[in-house]
Amino acid sequence: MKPAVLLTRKLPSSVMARLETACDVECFDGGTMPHEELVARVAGTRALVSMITDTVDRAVIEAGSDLRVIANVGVGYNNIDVAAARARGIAVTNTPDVLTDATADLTWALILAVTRRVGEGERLVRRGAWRGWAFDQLLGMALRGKQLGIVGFGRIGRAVAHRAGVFGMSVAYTVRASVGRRGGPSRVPDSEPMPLDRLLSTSDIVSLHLPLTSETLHLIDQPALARMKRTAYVINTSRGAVVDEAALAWALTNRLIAGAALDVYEREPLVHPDLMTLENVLLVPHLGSATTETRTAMADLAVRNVVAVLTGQPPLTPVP
Ligand code: 8YV
Repeated sequence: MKPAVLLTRKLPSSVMARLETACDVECFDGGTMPHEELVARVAGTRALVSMITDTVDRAVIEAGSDLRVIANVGVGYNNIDVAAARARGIAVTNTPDVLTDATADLTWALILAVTRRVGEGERLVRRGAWRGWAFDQLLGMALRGKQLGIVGFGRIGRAVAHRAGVFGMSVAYTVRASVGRRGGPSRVPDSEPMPLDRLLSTSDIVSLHLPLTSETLHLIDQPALARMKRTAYVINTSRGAVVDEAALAWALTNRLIAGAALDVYEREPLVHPDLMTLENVLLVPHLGSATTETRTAMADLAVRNVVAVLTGQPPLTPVP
């Protein structure tokens, strides 16, 4: 008998086919799986393929007493109680690397769009309010010669930094001691490590690339925003709760900073109501890894993790 695997969402058909050769696949097919249904359906399964939208908490883990592996489709895994899984000997895996370029590219799409006021311009045209070219219309900020501050210099932060030279920007970055010891960051040209406070007060763009943990929750709060230049922008493609959304709305309303671009939110799909009314914030719906190629690679890696664990091999990409 093949081992049972529960998927909380359908994956691309090529990836499903690979999984179906090795496993008995059960798949929820109605958007986000309600938590109580996840708890009920995980019982008796050997593997769970989950997404950011699934809260894999103690209740799920206890109900899944036969689970050998939880394979999250995503590099972030703050939706999973990793300690509870580990305590029961369940492997937890994520999908690093395969989404690095897609997320770095989207970060640059947001940087360019918000500094050049693309969202505002698009809204102006669509509501029929554009009266023609004007010399001083929707002037933005040039990037050349400016400083990009990267908070969190892991894979994605470094990939964002590597693209900065093309736009003539220098890079400042914060770094955890463990990353610094591996020596990766110094390979980015024209870049300088900085304490967070100095990075915030000197950067023209502050881009966030941190996992959500108890230490990074609301890292960008009122005092952090007040430290930034009045001409600076915040970009967030990491996790919504790294930014205190109410504080961000306050800073944008009071013009303490020039603007912000967000891909992620504290309570997705909800967005702080004040942000919805502001012109100087660009809002997109969690698109960081949203290319066909990247989502297929993420699904494929998650499935390869499942097959590895269920065939007695070590997981390919266990969470750290
Ligand atoms: C994914 C993400 O789309 O990888 C991550 O951590 O936030 C996104 O790229 C999401 O996790 C899907 O579960």
